[in-house]
Amino acid sequence: MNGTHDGRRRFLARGIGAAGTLFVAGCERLSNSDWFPKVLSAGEKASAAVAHAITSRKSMAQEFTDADRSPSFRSNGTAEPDSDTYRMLAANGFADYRLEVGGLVAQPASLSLADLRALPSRTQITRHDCVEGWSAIAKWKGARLAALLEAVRPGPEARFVVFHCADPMEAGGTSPYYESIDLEDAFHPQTILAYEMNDAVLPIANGAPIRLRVERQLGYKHAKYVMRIEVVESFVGIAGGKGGYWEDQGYQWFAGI
Ligand SMILES: Nc1nc2c(c(=O)[nH]1)N[C@H]1C(S)=C(S)[C@@H](COP(=O)(O)O)O[C@H]1N2
Ligand SMILES: [Mo]
Repeated sequence: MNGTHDGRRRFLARGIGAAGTLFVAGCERLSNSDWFPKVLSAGEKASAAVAHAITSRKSMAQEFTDADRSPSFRSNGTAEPDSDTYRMLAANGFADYRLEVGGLVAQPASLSLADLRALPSRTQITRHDCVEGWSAIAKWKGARLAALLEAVRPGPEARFVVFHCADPMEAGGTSPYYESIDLEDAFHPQTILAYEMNDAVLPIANGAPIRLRVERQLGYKHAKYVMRIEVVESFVGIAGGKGGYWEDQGYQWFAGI
Protein backbone atom coordinates (compact mmCIF):
# COMPACT_ATOMS: atom_id res chain seq x y z
CA MET A 1 0.00 0.00 0.00
CA ASN A 2 1.17 3.51 -0.60
CA GLY A 3 1.14 6.30 1.94
CA THR A 4 1.10 9.04 -0.68
CA HIS A 5 -2.63 8.51 -0.97
CA ASP A 6 -3.00 10.91 1.92
CA GLY A 7 -2.06 13.95 -0.13
CA ARG A 8 -4.77 13.40 -2.69
CA ARG A 9 -7.90 13.64 -0.67
CA ARG A 10 -9.17 16.66 -2.52
CA PHE A 11 -10.45 14.20 -5.10
CA LEU A 12 -12.60 12.64 -2.45
CA ALA A 13 -14.51 15.60 -1.12
CA ARG A 14 -17.75 14.76 -2.87
CA GLY A 15 -19.19 12.07 -0.64
CA ILE A 16 -22.94 11.80 -0.52
CA GLY A 17 -22.69 9.29 2.28
CA ALA A 18 -25.19 6.68 3.28
CA ALA A 19 -27.97 8.28 1.24
CA GLY A 20 -26.22 6.88 -1.79
CA THR A 21 -27.21 3.39 -0.75
CA LEU A 22 -30.91 3.93 -1.17
CA PHE A 23 -31.98 3.49 -4.76
CA VAL A 24 -32.00 0.29 -6.68
CA ALA A 25 -35.18 1.17 -8.51
CA GLY A 26 -33.49 0.93 -11.90
CA CYS A 27 -33.23 -2.83 -11.58
CA GLU A 28 -36.66 -4.28 -12.05
CA ARG A 29 -35.60 -7.76 -11.22
CA LEU A 30 -34.77 -6.63 -7.72
CA SER A 31 -38.28 -5.55 -6.94
CA ASN A 32 -39.29 -9.11 -6.14
CA SER A 33 -36.59 -9.71 -3.60
CA ASP A 34 -37.11 -9.49 0.15
CA TRP A 35 -34.81 -6.64 0.85
CA PHE A 36 -36.04 -4.26 -1.80
CA PRO A 37 -39.05 -2.80 0.08
CA LYS A 38 -36.89 -1.89 3.04
CA VAL A 39 -34.35 -0.16 0.87
CA LEU A 40 -37.04 1.74 -0.98
CA SER A 41 -38.79 3.00 2.14
CA ALA A 42 -35.50 4.33 3.43
CA GLY A 43 -35.04 6.03 0.07
CA GLU A 44 -38.34 7.84 0.35
CA LYS A 45 -36.82 9.89 3.16
CA ALA A 46 -34.08 11.24 0.93
CA SER A 47 -33.96 14.99 0.28
CA ALA A 48 -34.27 16.47 -3.19
CA ALA A 49 -30.55 17.23 -3.29
CA VAL A 50 -29.72 13.69 -2.44
CA ALA A 51 -32.23 12.44 -4.99
CA HIS A 52 -30.33 14.32 -7.67
CA ALA A 53 -27.08 12.72 -6.62
CA ILE A 54 -28.74 9.33 -6.59
CA THR A 55 -30.16 9.76 -10.07
CA SER A 56 -26.68 10.30 -11.41
CA ARG A 57 -25.54 7.16 -9.64
CA LYS A 58 -27.83 5.05 -11.79
CA SER A 59 -25.88 5.98 -14.89
CA MET A 60 -23.24 3.89 -16.61
CA ALA A 61 -19.57 4.73 -16.39
CA GLN A 62 -18.08 5.79 -19.72
CA GLU A 63 -16.85 2.95 -21.91
CA PHE A 64 -14.09 3.18 -24.50
CA THR A 65 -12.87 1.39 -27.61
CA ASP A 66 -9.95 -0.98 -28.07
CA ALA A 67 -7.98 1.87 -29.61
CA ASP A 68 -8.35 3.93 -26.43
CA ARG A 69 -6.62 1.35 -24.27
CA SER A 70 -3.52 2.52 -22.43
CA PRO A 71 -0.27 0.97 -23.67
CA SER A 72 0.38 -0.27 -20.16
CA PHE A 73 -1.62 -0.54 -16.97
CA ARG A 74 0.48 -0.18 -13.85
CA SER A 75 0.15 -2.17 -10.68
CA ASN A 76 -0.59 -0.15 -7.57
CA GLY A 77 -0.63 -1.00 -3.89
CA THR A 78 0.02 -4.68 -3.41
CA ALA A 79 1.64 -6.28 -6.46
CA GLU A 80 1.73 -9.77 -4.96
CA PRO A 81 0.21 -10.70 -1.59
CA ASP A 82 2.86 -11.65 0.97
CA SER A 83 0.98 -14.76 2.10
CA ASP A 84 1.91 -18.46 1.98
CA THR A 85 -1.69 -19.40 1.30
CA TYR A 86 -1.78 -17.05 -1.67
CA ARG A 87 1.59 -18.25 -2.98
CA MET A 88 0.40 -21.87 -2.87
CA LEU A 89 -2.77 -21.01 -4.76
CA ALA A 90 -0.80 -19.06 -7.37
CA ALA A 91 1.79 -21.84 -7.79
CA ASN A 92 -1.04 -24.13 -8.83
CA GLY A 93 -2.58 -21.70 -11.28
CA PHE A 94 -5.38 -21.01 -8.75
CA ALA A 95 -6.88 -24.46 -9.39
CA ASP A 96 -7.63 -24.74 -5.65
CA TYR A 97 -8.92 -21.19 -5.30
CA ARG A 98 -12.40 -20.86 -3.89
CA LEU A 99 -14.31 -17.62 -3.53
CA GLU A 100 -16.27 -17.90 -0.29
CA VAL A 101 -19.57 -16.04 -0.26
CA GLY A 102 -21.42 -15.67 3.02
CA GLY A 103 -22.87 -13.34 5.61
CA LEU A 104 -26.52 -12.31 5.28
CA VAL A 105 -27.38 -14.66 2.42
CA ALA A 106 -29.84 -17.54 2.18
CA GLN A 107 -27.43 -19.75 0.24
CA PRO A 108 -23.74 -19.37 1.13
CA ALA A 109 -21.45 -20.52 -1.67
CA SER A 110 -17.89 -21.54 -2.43
CA LEU A 111 -16.98 -20.96 -6.07
CA SER A 112 -14.04 -22.18 -8.12
CA LEU A 113 -12.71 -20.12 -11.01
CA ALA A 114 -14.63 -22.42 -13.35
CA ASP A 115 -17.81 -21.67 -11.40
CA LEU A 116 -17.13 -17.93 -11.71
CA ARG A 117 -16.45 -18.24 -15.42
CA ALA A 118 -19.76 -20.08 -15.82
CA LEU A 119 -21.72 -17.13 -14.42
CA PRO A 120 -23.13 -14.47 -16.78
CA SER A 121 -20.22 -12.23 -17.70
CA ARG A 122 -19.62 -8.72 -18.96
CA THR A 123 -16.72 -7.26 -20.91
CA GLN A 124 -16.02 -3.53 -20.72
CA ILE A 125 -13.29 -1.04 -21.56
CA THR A 126 -13.15 1.52 -18.80
CA ARG A 127 -10.90 4.09 -17.17
CA HIS A 128 -9.40 3.44 -13.77
CA ASP A 129 -8.78 6.58 -11.70
CA CYS A 130 -6.41 6.33 -8.76
CA VAL A 131 -6.41 9.11 -6.16
CA GLU A 132 -2.63 9.19 -6.45
CA GLY A 133 -3.17 11.03 -9.70
CA TRP A 134 -2.93 8.45 -12.46
CA SER A 135 -5.53 6.94 -14.74
CA ALA A 136 -5.45 4.12 -17.26
CA ILE A 137 -7.88 2.48 -19.67
CA ALA A 138 -8.14 -1.29 -19.93
CA LYS A 139 -10.53 -4.01 -21.00
CA TRP A 140 -12.00 -6.16 -18.25
CA LYS A 141 -14.03 -9.36 -18.37
CA GLY A 142 -15.65 -10.91 -15.35
CA ALA A 143 -18.65 -12.44 -13.68
CA ARG A 144 -21.50 -10.05 -13.01
CA LEU A 145 -21.71 -9.55 -9.28
CA ALA A 146 -25.50 -9.23 -9.64
CA ALA A 147 -25.68 -12.79 -10.97
CA LEU A 148 -23.65 -14.11 -8.06
CA LEU A 149 -25.80 -12.24 -5.54
CA GLU A 150 -28.99 -13.49 -7.14
CA ALA A 151 -27.69 -17.01 -6.64
CA VAL A 152 -26.86 -16.56 -2.94
CA ARG A 153 -29.94 -14.43 -2.18
CA PRO A 154 -29.21 -11.58 0.24
CA GLY A 155 -31.52 -11.47 3.24
CA PRO A 156 -33.83 -8.60 4.24
CA GLU A 157 -31.19 -6.86 6.40
CA ALA A 158 -28.51 -6.86 3.68
CA ARG A 159 -27.10 -3.41 2.85
CA PHE A 160 -23.44 -3.78 1.86
CA VAL A 161 -21.11 -6.22 0.18
CA VAL A 162 -17.64 -6.56 1.74
CA PHE A 163 -14.64 -7.90 -0.19
CA HIS A 164 -11.90 -9.53 1.88
CA CYS A 165 -8.54 -9.71 0.09
CA ALA A 166 -5.51 -12.00 0.23
CA ASP A 167 -2.96 -9.33 1.11
CA PRO A 168 -2.23 -9.75 4.84
CA MET A 169 -1.78 -6.99 7.36
CA GLU A 170 1.37 -4.97 6.76
CA ALA A 171 3.78 -3.97 9.49
CA GLY A 172 2.20 -0.90 11.02
CA GLY A 173 -1.01 -1.50 9.10
CA THR A 174 -4.47 -1.50 10.58
CA SER A 175 -5.95 -4.56 8.84
CA PRO A 176 -5.60 -6.72 5.76
CA TYR A 177 -6.94 -5.04 2.62
CA TYR A 178 -10.69 -5.04 2.34
CA GLU A 179 -13.35 -2.93 0.67
CA SER A 180 -17.12 -2.57 0.53
CA ILE A 181 -19.86 -1.27 -1.74
CA ASP A 182 -23.60 -0.80 -1.29
CA LEU A 183 -26.24 -2.93 -2.97
CA GLU A 184 -26.85 -0.38 -5.69
CA ASP A 185 -23.27 -0.59 -6.87
CA ALA A 186 -23.27 -4.35 -6.27
CA PHE A 187 -26.19 -4.85 -8.69
CA HIS A 188 -24.99 -2.27 -11.23
CA PRO A 189 -24.46 -3.90 -14.65
CA GLN A 190 -20.83 -2.76 -14.85
CA THR A 191 -19.88 -4.23 -11.48
CA ILE A 192 -17.97 -7.42 -12.17
CA LEU A 193 -15.56 -9.85 -10.56
CA ALA A 194 -12.88 -9.62 -13.23
CA TYR A 195 -10.80 -12.66 -14.17
CA GLU A 196 -9.45 -11.24 -17.46
CA MET A 197 -7.67 -8.03 -18.31
CA ASN A 198 -6.95 -6.97 -21.89
CA ASP A 199 -8.01 -10.39 -23.25
CA ALA A 200 -5.58 -12.31 -21.04
CA VAL A 201 -5.85 -14.05 -17.70
CA LEU A 202 -5.74 -11.40 -14.97
CA PRO A 203 -2.09 -10.97 -13.90
CA ILE A 204 -1.06 -11.28 -10.27
CA ALA A 205 0.09 -7.66 -10.28
CA ASN A 206 -3.47 -6.59 -11.05
CA GLY A 207 -5.31 -8.84 -8.61
CA ALA A 208 -5.37 -12.47 -9.77
CA PRO A 209 -7.38 -14.56 -9.68
CA ILE A 210 -10.29 -12.15 -9.08
CA ARG A 211 -10.52 -8.39 -8.68
CA LEU A 212 -13.55 -6.19 -8.33
CA ARG A 213 -14.39 -3.65 -11.02
CA VAL A 214 -16.87 -1.10 -9.71
CA GLU A 215 -16.64 1.40 -12.49
CA ARG A 216 -18.24 4.47 -10.97
CA GLN A 217 -15.84 4.48 -8.03
CA LEU A 218 -12.21 5.46 -7.53
CA GLY A 219 -9.35 2.98 -7.76
CA TYR A 220 -9.03 2.03 -4.13
CA LYS A 221 -12.56 0.58 -4.12
CA HIS A 222 -11.52 -1.98 -6.76
CA ALA A 223 -10.43 -4.76 -4.40
CA LYS A 224 -7.77 -7.09 -5.84
CA TYR A 225 -7.08 -10.69 -4.70
CA VAL A 226 -10.67 -11.17 -3.51
CA MET A 227 -10.92 -14.30 -1.36
CA ARG A 228 -14.18 -13.85 0.49
CA ILE A 229 -17.36 -11.86 -0.02
CA GLU A 230 -19.49 -11.04 2.99
CA VAL A 231 -22.98 -9.52 2.80
CA VAL A 232 -23.59 -7.32 5.86
CA GLU A 233 -25.97 -4.81 7.38
CA SER A 234 -23.19 -2.65 8.85
CA PHE A 235 -19.40 -2.54 9.20
CA VAL A 236 -19.42 -2.90 12.99
CA GLY A 237 -16.83 -5.49 13.97
CA ILE A 238 -15.09 -5.49 10.58
CA ALA A 239 -11.53 -4.12 10.94
CA GLY A 240 -11.74 -0.39 11.77
CA GLY A 241 -15.48 -0.30 11.08
CA LYS A 242 -15.38 2.22 8.21
CA GLY A 243 -15.89 -0.23 5.37
CA GLY A 244 -12.42 -0.38 3.84
CA TYR A 245 -8.70 -0.40 4.36
CA TRP A 246 -8.26 3.23 3.25
CA GLU A 247 -11.57 4.33 4.74
CA ASP A 248 -10.29 3.20 8.14
CA GLN A 249 -7.49 5.71 7.58
CA GLY A 250 -9.78 8.58 6.71
CA TYR A 251 -10.77 8.18 3.06
CA GLN A 252 -14.36 8.71 1.98
CA TRP A 253 -16.37 5.49 1.88
CA PHE A 254 -18.34 6.77 -1.13
CA ALA A 255 -15.70 7.29 -3.81
CA GLY A 256 -18.02 7.96 -6.75
CA ILE A 257 -16.66 9.80 -9.76
N1 LIG B 1 -6.14 -6.19 -2.29
C1 LIG B 1 -5.81 -4.97 -2.71
N2 LIG B 1 -6.64 -4.34 -3.55
C2 LIG B 1 -6.33 -3.11 -4.01
C3 LIG B 1 -5.15 -2.43 -3.59
C4 LIG B 1 -4.28 -3.14 -2.72
O1 LIG B 1 -3.20 -2.65 -2.33
N3 LIG B 1 -4.64 -4.40 -2.31
N4 LIG B 1 -4.88 -1.15 -4.07
C5 LIG B 1 -6.03 -0.39 -4.58
C6 LIG B 1 -5.65 0.82 -5.32
S1 LIG B 1 -5.26 2.20 -4.41
C7 LIG B 1 -5.72 0.89 -6.68
S2 LIG B 1 -5.46 2.33 -7.54
C8 LIG B 1 -5.98 -0.32 -7.47
C9 LIG B 1 -4.79 -0.59 -8.37
O2 LIG B 1 -5.07 -1.62 -9.26
P1 LIG B 1 -3.91 -2.12 -10.23
O3 LIG B 1 -2.84 -2.74 -9.37
O4 LIG B 1 -4.55 -3.10 -11.14
O5 LIG B 1 -3.38 -0.91 -10.93
O6 LIG B 1 -6.23 -1.48 -6.68
C10 LIG B 1 -6.90 -1.24 -5.48
N5 LIG B 1 -7.20 -2.51 -4.88
MO1 LIG C 1 -5.30 3.95 -5.89
